[in-house]
Amino acid sequence: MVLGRVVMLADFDYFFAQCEELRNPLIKDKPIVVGVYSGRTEDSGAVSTSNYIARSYGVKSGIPIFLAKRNLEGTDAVFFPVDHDYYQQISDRVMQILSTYASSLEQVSIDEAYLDVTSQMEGNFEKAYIYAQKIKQDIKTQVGLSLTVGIGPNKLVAKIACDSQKPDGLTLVKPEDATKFLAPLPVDRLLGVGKKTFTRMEQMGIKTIEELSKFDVQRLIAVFGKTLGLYFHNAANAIDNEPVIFAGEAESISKIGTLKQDTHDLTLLLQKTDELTEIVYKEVAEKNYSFKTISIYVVNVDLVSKSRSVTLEQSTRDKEVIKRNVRVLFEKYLAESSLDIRRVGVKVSGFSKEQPQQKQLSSFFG
Ligand code: DGT
Ligand code: CA
Ligand code: CA
Repeated sequence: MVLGRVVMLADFDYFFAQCEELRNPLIKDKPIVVGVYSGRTEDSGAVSTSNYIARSYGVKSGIPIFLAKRNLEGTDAVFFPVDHDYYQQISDRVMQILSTYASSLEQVSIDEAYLDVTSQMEGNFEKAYIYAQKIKQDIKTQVGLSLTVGIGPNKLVAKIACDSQKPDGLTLVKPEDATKFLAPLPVDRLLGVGKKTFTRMEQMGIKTIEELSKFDVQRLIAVFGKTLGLYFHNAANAIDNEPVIFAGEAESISKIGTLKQDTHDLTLLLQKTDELTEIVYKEVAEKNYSFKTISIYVVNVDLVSKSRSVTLEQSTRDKEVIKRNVRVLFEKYLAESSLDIRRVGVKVSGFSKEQPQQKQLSSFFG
């Protein structure tokens, strides 16, 4: 017998800020803000995340730090710079614990993972609710963090269930309730419906997921193309067959830094990117990756950011190849843009673990 799937999405609450609470328990009842400081002036930069007390003052991901400070004036708010290494350590620990509960775990970001628990639950959703409570309790006891869990018959429903009640939430949507659960929600709750698609659908008279689910699929295909049209149709009907796949390996490794002064000078830029390349390369080498794609990232003085990349014919693990390609990408970029640059970054991606590909003899024998 094929069991109906039981899929969970676990998402840690106000993750970076909660990690800060963990090592500073005394600040738990204060507004906490974690931000990326660009290093220019004391308050330049943006908020990465904040705890729920700070959010009640309108302080959330993406807003400028000076604005957060203004909103929190007169409170005993505490501000931290992002400490990515520390959050990564905590993430590794909690992901390790989560993995013991599932047949497969698919990590989708530093604080979020899907769990396939079908066989553990024997397809039973009542059991899954208690199981999720146990997972939450275990992580609270072992690590001290709270998380929110959504449970559903697939990843799509689990994700929306998870988003529907935060923090410290637990939402269960049984297969027979899935379409009813989605029906009243606005279409942009579906992955892949951004601002543009949202507006387009609105013009077509589609606002809710229920309206989308009833919309003629052929017309959706005519407007959005076959792949997307079918995807929207299925998603709105709570159909999603994407498996929970172990995605253990990083997709990219990158490092960004702020220049000592704004510049358009290739030599100065390459001095910085060479430093960044060393750091990136160290991690790539530690993980024993070969890579195929090399990218640069630029933030201009007008704060507009750009990236450029190049994909090699063959995977490599050579540091000099990174440096050479970063130079070429910058030469081209500087010829196109006359603005001074404020921050730069280097990224490699397209990883494989095996040795750089050699043409196999067998490939000549069809
Ligand atoms: P939540 O899940 O609503 O309780 O709050 P978070 O903070 O866990 O939000 P989530 O799950 O979207 O993001 C996980 C972490 O990723 C978050 O703690 C900080 C980081 N992050 C999220 N959004 C941004 C952003 O806009 N900029 C930067 N730099 N980091 C972000
Ligand atoms: Ca989160
Ligand atoms: Ca998340």
